[in-house]
Amino acid sequence: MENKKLLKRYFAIILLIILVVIVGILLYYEKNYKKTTSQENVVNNKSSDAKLSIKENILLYDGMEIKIGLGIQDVSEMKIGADSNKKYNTTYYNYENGKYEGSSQGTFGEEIYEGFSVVQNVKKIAMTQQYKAIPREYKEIYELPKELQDMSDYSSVNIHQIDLDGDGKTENLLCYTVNHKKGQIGDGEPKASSGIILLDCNYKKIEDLVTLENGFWANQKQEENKVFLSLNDVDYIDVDNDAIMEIIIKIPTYEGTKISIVKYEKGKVKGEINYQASLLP
Ligand SMILES: [Ca+2]
Ligand SMILES: [Ca+2]
Repeated sequence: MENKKLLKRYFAIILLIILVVIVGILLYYEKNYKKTTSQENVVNNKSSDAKLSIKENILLYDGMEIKIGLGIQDVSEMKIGADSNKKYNTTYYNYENGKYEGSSQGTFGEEIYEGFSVVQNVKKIAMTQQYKAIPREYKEIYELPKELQDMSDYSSVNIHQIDLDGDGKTENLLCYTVNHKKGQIGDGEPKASSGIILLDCNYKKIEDLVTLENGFWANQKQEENKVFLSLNDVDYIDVDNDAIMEIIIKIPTYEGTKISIVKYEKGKVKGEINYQASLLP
């Protein structure tokens, strides 16, 4: 009886020792792991801009940095310099055609225009922060829905279907064009206009996003100067990591391009709506 008790006690003590050793090993590993990660962070910080926090995200459109905020902004090449070279020569996570395209090492600093450059070796949209920026993919609709039959006389109507805010209901992005050649219709004046509209799941208009009424570059009414808005210039991507996909629209101007970032949330559109694009100087 006494022996059994003693045995149990020994057994308990041995178990305790094993437990202490395991906990010790775990703590040792955790400490060392933290050490390596913080060392990596230091290395990363060194290789990018010193002022840049590891959590800060850089958003590129065609290799040019755009602000992560709602509204219209100009896009242009970045000035070459020691700081910007350090900042932009880093790893990017790439997106194009509504899909994640993997990571790449961006290169910046090769002059393209009087001391200005873009980041190369990246896709259409690139970010330095890694997360699921395309939580839902868009679908193209090829046939005009019966709810939109009154648009059947437009030159073209293209539709993308996507659940922007993730509430289970799909929104619709529609781009129409009116493209008449000289002498084709009415008074014979050529026509080039287009627009991008956000519709709800029942194809009811939520807002006009962008309209290009006079799509003739510099008001020169020839075929070769016609410019149209297009869904090829519209992307859906969550740029601020809140699981709501922003709409990014590339807008043509007389010189260069503008970008509009719009957010659809709880039935409302935030950012610029009813934007009238212009190709006049
Ligand atoms: Ca939705
Ligand atoms: Ca978002």
